[in-house]
Amino acid sequence: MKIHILLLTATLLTACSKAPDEVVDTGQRGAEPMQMADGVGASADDAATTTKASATGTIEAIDAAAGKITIAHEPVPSLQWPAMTMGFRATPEQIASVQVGQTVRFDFESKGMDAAITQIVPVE
Ligand SMILES: [Cu+2]
Repeated sequence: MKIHILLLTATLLTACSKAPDEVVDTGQRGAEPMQMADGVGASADDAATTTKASATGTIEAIDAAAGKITIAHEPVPSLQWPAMTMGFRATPEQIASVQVGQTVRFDFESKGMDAAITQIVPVE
C-alpha cells in the first residue's frame, strides 16, 4: 500500500515538473517567442501546418519595434489552446489600431506557436 502511494506521488511530481512556469508570458521578454507547456496545443502537424483561427482577448502589451502584440486570449478550441498570454505578430497598421488594455476580437494564422494576426478589431 505504501509503495503505491509513493509511486503516485512520484508520478504527480513528474507531471508537475513537465509544466514550465513560463506558460504565462508576462511580456517582459520582448520578442522572444513564447513556449506552450509540453503537450498543450502541440500536435504532430504543428510545425508544418498553418491554421487559421479566431479568438477574443485583452491586449497586455504592444511592441511596435518587434511587430508584436501580446494578448491574454481566451481558449481557442480549434487549436486546443488554453487561455493564455502570448505574443502575436502584427503589422504596423494593426498595431496602430489598438491600445493596451483593450478587449479585441482577432483572427490569426498559426504555425505551431508562431502566430500572425490577420485582422484585429476592438470590441466594446
Ligand atoms: Cu496561446
